[in-house]
Amino acid sequence: MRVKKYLVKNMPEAMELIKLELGPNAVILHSEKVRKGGVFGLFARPKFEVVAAVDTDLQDFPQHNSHGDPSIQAMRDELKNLRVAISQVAARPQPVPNSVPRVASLESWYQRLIDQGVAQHLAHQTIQRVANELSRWTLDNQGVLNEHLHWYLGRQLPPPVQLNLNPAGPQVFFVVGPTGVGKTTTLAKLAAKFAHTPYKKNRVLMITTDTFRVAAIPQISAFGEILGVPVEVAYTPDDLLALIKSNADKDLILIDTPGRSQRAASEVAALSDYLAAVPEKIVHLAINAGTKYEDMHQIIEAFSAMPLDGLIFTKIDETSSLGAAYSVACERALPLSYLTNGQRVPEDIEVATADYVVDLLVGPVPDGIRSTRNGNSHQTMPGVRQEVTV
Ligand SMILES: Nc1nc2c(ncn2[C@@H]2O[C@H](COP(=O)(O)OP(=O)(O)OP(=O)(O)O)[C@@H](O)[C@H]2O)c(=O)[nH]1
Ligand SMILES: [Mg+2]
Repeated sequence: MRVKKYLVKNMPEAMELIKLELGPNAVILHSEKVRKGGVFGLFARPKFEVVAAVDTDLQDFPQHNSHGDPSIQAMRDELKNLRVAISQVAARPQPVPNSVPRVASLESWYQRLIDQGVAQHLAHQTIQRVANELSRWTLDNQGVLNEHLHWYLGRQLPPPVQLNLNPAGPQVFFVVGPTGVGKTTTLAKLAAKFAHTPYKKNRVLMITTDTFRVAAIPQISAFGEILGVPVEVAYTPDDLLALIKSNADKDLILIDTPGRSQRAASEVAALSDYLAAVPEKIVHLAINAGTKYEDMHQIIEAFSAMPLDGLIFTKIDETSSLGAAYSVACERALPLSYLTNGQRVPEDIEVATADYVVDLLVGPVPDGIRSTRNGNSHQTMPGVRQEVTV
């Protein structure tokens, strides 16, 4: 770990210096306003003292060459065998609980939901309720059963929401979440979609509060430059509020935040200060769709210190099962807004309609029949009138 202290006139100057000397992976450990020089500090101009660090451990770590060491090779083999044994146990189909009606079509649907990672109690509840709602004849009719299950799975999701622009003032949209889930990329996709609609050019601004990771500002600035969307940096909650107030003419203000680990309560609390500074806002939590079900709950728990209005699931292209995401959205009653399905900006983002989510979860209805009862229409985010939709 290489640590260095800087005394600079302002934070942008610090960021430049740190990037130059410590590289883009450096992180800010501490920053504070200080008064140095003058007579006993009087008449001194305020400066910033910034402590930054970069992790050099990985490069310094000695690389042992274990080839040829028989005991290490034996351990490796043992681990390999264990891994194979565990994956075989995990792949074994779970027995269908006795309470699931003994109808072949329902049992296979139950298994399908479990295979997709839907929480067991939710899969069970779904099958049980569908069995209660349909007659024995319809349970044997694959087409009707498939359509009803699609509809029921969609109905269990909280009604989806999407961003709508408010003609009365800027819509302020925060994306928070763990590190590396795709928050910045998602905001860039939204900025592009809203700034360049076929019907109207909206005034969009991106603000980053991520002054923690040195590479974060150049990343969002590059997106801004390519997309023709202005980018501002807020170094403190007061900065953020001032920036929002001075941009009251914008239609949409998208706010990027630093990635926070759900295990670091103090980091999440520091982020809450930024949110608390802004009275009118919408906050969505971004989660990688491939995250384990239990971890998703832990993430939501940690970020519940903030007023969460919805969920964005990212990287759905990197997972083969959407069951955990589906279950967590149902259980927490948090509406979904967007799903992202790739790295391309702005293409790889979709509105999370119930139909789309259920199709991803269990595949489309085979005969193409699509019920219109799915609660598929989007709700406007509270307090805003729908004007433009992505
Ligand atoms: N496959 C895939 N990659 C994505 C998606 N969204 C973002 N990424 C990639 O994920 C990586 C991290 O994206 P960022 O937008 O920087 O993530 P972040 O959450 O802002 O990261 P931090 O600010 O460091 O917490 C980049 O390589 C993105 O291109 C997605 O939907 N699918
Ligand atoms: Mg980011």
